[in-house]
Amino acid sequence: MLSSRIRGALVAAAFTAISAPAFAHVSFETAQATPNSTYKAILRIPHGCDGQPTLKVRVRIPEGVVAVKPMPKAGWKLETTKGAYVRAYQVHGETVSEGITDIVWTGSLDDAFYDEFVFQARFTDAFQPGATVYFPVVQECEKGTEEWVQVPAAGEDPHKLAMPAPGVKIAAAANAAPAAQKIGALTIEQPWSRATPAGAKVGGGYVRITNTGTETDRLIGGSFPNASRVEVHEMKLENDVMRMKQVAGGLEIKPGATVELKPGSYHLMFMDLKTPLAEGQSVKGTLVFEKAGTVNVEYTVRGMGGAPAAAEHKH
Ligand SMILES: [Cu+2]
Repeated sequence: MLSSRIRGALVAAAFTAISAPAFAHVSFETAQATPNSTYKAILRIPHGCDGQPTLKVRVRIPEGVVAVKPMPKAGWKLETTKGAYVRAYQVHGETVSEGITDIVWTGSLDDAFYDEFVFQARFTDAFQPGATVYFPVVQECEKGTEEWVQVPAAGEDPHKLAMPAPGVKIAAAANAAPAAQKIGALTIEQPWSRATPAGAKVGGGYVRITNTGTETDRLIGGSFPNASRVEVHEMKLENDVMRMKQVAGGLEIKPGATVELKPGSYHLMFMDLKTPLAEGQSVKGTLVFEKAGTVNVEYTVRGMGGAPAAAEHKH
């Protein structure tokens, strides 16, 4: 007959056996992101420091990760440190050279409990697809710390590290330039648009169209999300002032000809734009041709840099 003391010891041993391998690492719920996109980081804290409750969670933001916005957390004090970046980055057509470098949540999380700490961030194009970006994290407890700051050396297995920093793997950009598209006798290449400032009512669309057929076709319009309509425009000198006008009857594309819609020339105008276009986005729309019909296109949104004067956009 087992004494209650031995039974107690067996139970304790069983608990040790269960809890010891459950020494889970600090990690992100979503461990993948694409460059030039907003990433929601959900940092998971699975335990305290050696039985002690966690009183602070510190996250270091690596260089190349910008536009950081931590989410306040009930019962926790939120603090951030700002600093200059090593270099400047382009975000939505604006130059960003400083921002949040550290986030600190102060509160209390028992060792027996689990919690999540959330922030938003943008991975710039400083990272190559396939790279892993590590965020050093330190848990501070009443006694001691847990420092999740180890980064694997080249070729080293990150699973072999005792205290690895949580990482996010960079996936290939979603907006890789699509190959030329064919519709009937037309070849459509490189549709692109340009980031617009907040409140802008119009956006521009650019694309190269080649007619490989024997009949003239005409670009007569299209569709674009968040725009009430799409017009085909041309630039014309009127009383010595360059103005843009809708192309009457559509833009002619003669057999064998290539027409390039570009800034300062023929372009598509996205009218009554309801939301701004952001650099790095891919936006799906359509082009409508008189003969070839409707074709789906995907515009890559480039930066505002070198945009012609705002006067161009007055109608
Ligand atoms: Cu226009």
